[in-house]
Amino acid sequence: MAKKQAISRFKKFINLISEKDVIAVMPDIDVDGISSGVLVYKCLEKIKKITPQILQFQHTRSCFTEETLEYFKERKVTKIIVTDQAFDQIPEQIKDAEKFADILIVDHHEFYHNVNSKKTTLIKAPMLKPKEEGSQYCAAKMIYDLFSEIQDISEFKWIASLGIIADNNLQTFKSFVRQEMKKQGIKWQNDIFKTKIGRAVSILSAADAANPPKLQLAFETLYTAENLDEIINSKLNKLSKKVEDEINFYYKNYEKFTEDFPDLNIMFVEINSRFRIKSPLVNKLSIRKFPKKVVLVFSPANQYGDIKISARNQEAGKSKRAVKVSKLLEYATKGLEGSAAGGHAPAAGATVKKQDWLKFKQRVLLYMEKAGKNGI
Ligand SMILES: [Mn+2]
Repeated sequence: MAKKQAISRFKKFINLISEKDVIAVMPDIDVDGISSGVLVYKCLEKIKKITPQILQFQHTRSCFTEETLEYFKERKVTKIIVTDQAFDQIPEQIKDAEKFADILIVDHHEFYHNVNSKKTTLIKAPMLKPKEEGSQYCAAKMIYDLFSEIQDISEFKWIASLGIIADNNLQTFKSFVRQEMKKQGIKWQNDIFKTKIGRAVSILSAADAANPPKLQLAFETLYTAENLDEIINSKLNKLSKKVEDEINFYYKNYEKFTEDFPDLNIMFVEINSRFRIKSPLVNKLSIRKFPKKVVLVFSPANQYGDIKISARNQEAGKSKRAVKVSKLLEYATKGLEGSAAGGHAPAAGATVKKQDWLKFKQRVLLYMEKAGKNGI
């Protein structure tokens, strides 16, 4: 029932889009975000013959910022499409945006508030797949499935596959990706990153790691690419090699940067890189080396005094009893001024002020102690 309703609300939102609209698309800043955002562009062009006018990346996770709302008002935006971001976290800001635009949010992060209204269409992963762990239904695949309800868009299967690989959803959508690879004559390998399609994901993910981020370039690269080769031979390739070298350096030498708490099943890895590689590094460490452990990667405070943290626990994608790193980080940052936490059960991130670091760390360890043997 919920699924039928979600699909019909989605169709209605798309139906009501007209040439008079000024459309802003706001994807998340990772590869699933970029893939889902590009899919929105391509599907609107194919189905509605309309190209969105504004592409807006935002680095704060929560919701609309004042600046974004002002900018949208100035540009007379009438429709806002958000992908892969939990904008339902702050309902008041949705209300502010509703004053001048209709909003569509398609997201698979934790479900916070049902902000559905006359002006807002919220579609969260559990509405479409109630039995699935939300993190296993990436935004690119959600967008693909939703537009597929309107028209055949199978020529964009490869774009949805990029999001699936990037968000570590292969276990759920293996046959979908495999089929597309077969069609393109790409041989399956257990390490997907050794294949052409995995390579394209790595290259696109370098955009977010760059300093300053090259998100616009990654979006354009994927948007204009006719096939995977055009991504692999793009400008982003050189940048991605530098980023990968840096990730591999920390991956190989992780011990030098690690404080390990074997009894509590958690490790802290401190890195200091000119690239923003916490998330690809913590993925690699967690998936390949420590799948049964909570791995936390952080870097020294930035110019605003913020310490950024990325945490993973692969087990939390599989077992309900395992420590959910989203909950762990929410617990450890609760009430700390200027802090934030969010994400999925197996993969989450947080920001903590420098002066609160020890408190944060103590809380993390306490949480792990309480979780005890049942935790993981
Ligand atoms: Mn995602």
